[in-house]
Amino acid sequence: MENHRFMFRSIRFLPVLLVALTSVHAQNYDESKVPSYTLPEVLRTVSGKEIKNKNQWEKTRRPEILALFENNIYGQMPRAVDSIRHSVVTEDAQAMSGNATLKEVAIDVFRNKKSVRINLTLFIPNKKSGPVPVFLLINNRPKSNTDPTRQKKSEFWPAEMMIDSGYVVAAFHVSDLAPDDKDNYVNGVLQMYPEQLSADNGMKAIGAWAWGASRVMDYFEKDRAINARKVIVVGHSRGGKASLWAASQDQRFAACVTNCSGNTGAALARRQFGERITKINTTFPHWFSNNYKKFNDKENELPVDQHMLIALIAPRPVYATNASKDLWADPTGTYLALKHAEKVYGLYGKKSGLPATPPGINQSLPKAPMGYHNREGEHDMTNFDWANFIVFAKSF
Ligand code: GTR
Repeated sequence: MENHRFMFRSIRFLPVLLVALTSVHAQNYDESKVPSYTLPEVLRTVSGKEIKNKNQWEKTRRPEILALFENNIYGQMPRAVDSIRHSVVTEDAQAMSGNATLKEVAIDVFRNKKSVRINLTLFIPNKKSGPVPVFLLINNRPKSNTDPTRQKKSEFWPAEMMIDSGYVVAAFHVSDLAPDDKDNYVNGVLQMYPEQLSADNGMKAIGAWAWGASRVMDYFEKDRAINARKVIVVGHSRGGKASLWAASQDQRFAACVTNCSGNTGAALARRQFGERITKINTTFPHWFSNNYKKFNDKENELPVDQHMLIALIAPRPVYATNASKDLWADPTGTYLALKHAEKVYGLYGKKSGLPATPPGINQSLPKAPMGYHNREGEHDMTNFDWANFIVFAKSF
């Protein structure tokens, strides 16, 4: 009896509860509902000092912003290793009907009697004069997307197109660094850095993937076929969050492509459009540092916003993309983040050619230092995207 009464009372309150839950978790897709917000000023230090030139930027503000991202969002980037070993596991000079040389390289990193192995796949064009620039993909999708045998081909990594355009095309899979799973992400890089797990500003999965890109860069610096000064790090979505973080903290990357990276990628958090911080931290608690959870539903309290992550890459070129049906990743917020980073490029005399308002669908602007397009279609990375990345890479 008592139980029934309790159930009845609970059922009566169910609609109220449901309304409350949906309003907390409802995602905004309506531009008119974007709240008014003030972005942190990229060219003013926390203590209020105006930054007027690239010297002040590099000495004071850039390190300050980098530390804010480390401590509040992506976590620290540990650098200490005991040793690194590179071994070429496969080499085939007749790949892609003789157009390319396939190399599969095992990158073994050791620390604290633990190790990780990054399995790097790369194709180098056979037609070349001197070291070749590279597109390096942080692959967050199934490994079959980067099939070294080329029996399976995918627009997510159109290796033949890249080779035909004169680039090295390389990829590694995120699971080598940190499995993309909240119960398992520690089984990789974090085994070597257990101190990160107990730190509130400790590295988690996205940090580990970016860390992996830097270890691949260590290898590129040793391979004579590669132009290590022209490595473009590419990622899609969660991989695009990692490509931005990799290029921001490792200045050896010449440029960055961030494809449909959305929340905690290239899109401004304060717009609260599409995915929000609470949602990303709840669905993917293993991506960002513990400290980031303090900003659940508190976008305005963040000492940074994502335009400042792009600014950290300046003066190196950045290309951000969206897809028209992917409002979750906030195309307008992505474009605005690029626009708000422009003034840091300006300190280097680099003028972005991006117009004040976002271009129409499929109207690509693939020109350094800042490229952008909003492709028609779904959340994905396609031949259309890659063809534009090539035009962009040829512009610098
Ligand atoms: C979504 C996530 C996004 C994005 C995407 C992806 O579920 O909410 O932030 O990263 O996954 O990686 O495809």
